[in-house]
Amino acid sequence: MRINQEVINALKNKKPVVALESTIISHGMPYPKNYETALLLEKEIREKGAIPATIGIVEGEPVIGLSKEEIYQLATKDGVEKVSRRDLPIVVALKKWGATTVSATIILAEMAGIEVFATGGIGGVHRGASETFDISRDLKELGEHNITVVSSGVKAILDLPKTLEVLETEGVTVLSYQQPHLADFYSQDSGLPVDYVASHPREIANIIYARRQLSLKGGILVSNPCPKELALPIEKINPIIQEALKEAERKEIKGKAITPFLLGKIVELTKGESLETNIALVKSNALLAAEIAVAYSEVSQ
Ligand code: PSU
Ligand code: MN
Repeated sequence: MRINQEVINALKNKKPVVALESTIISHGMPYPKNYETALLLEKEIREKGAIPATIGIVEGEPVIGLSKEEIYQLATKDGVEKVSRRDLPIVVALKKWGATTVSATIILAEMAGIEVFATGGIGGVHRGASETFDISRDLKELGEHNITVVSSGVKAILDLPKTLEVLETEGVTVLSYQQPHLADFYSQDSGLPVDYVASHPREIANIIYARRQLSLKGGILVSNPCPKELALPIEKINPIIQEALKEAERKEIKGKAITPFLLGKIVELTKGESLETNIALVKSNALLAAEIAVAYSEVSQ
């Protein structure tokens, strides 16, 4: 594993660091928006006083803190694998390029000692999971590692109530930032209650600290609603999600291909609107993650 020097120094000096994943770059957004967004997130995190560490796999080597050139490769290259826990050893052994999902990013972030991580929306229990058994590995890894993931709730293509049930089974603490309900990815509010509503990053930092003091293995999900200006109303986005799901069924798209297919289809059906929403929410999550990381580095000194 390679950790870039700036991240090593920050971790050594207990300075705030925010991890970012790379599946969103290689499989979650089209070029050039994927590349621009990846760089923008790093810039915003720095402006908040934290160090960004985008995580991915370069020719078989897990990298914590990818260079701009490596991010460009992940944004443009054909054949970049989408990497979850089960794929990690294959990509490493075959010296391939890999984009890490939330699940693999959590594993690598914890190995490096990074405790705060921002993404768009975590994976979860797919609609129809009682037939397909499709439940994202993201939930298990959240349950098993010392990590706080800032996300606009759970991707709206999923079954949110079932996902919350699995998070509860996994022992994940689910916090909502400044609104009473879990966020609904493109839309702001799912109407589903969470474990606690936090009104300030420092409050979240205190909860992370308490979880560590208790030596409770496992993570925290911070649900941050999409910024109002770019949120898409549920009534508008739900029929589009239904249409994308139907097409996926018709084309028999399954397994790791389903999430990238659905996100891409929704961008197409909304004529790019959902992509702008996705960028706005991931940016907002990166900012909040930086604020939490800064507050946590103060609380845990
Ligand atoms: N958030 C986004 N876009 C994405 C993802 C998150 O805004 O593409 C990615 C994350 O890497 C997450 C993955 O882990 O989608 C979920 O994939 P799956 O459903 O196959 O577990
Ligand atoms: Mn899956």
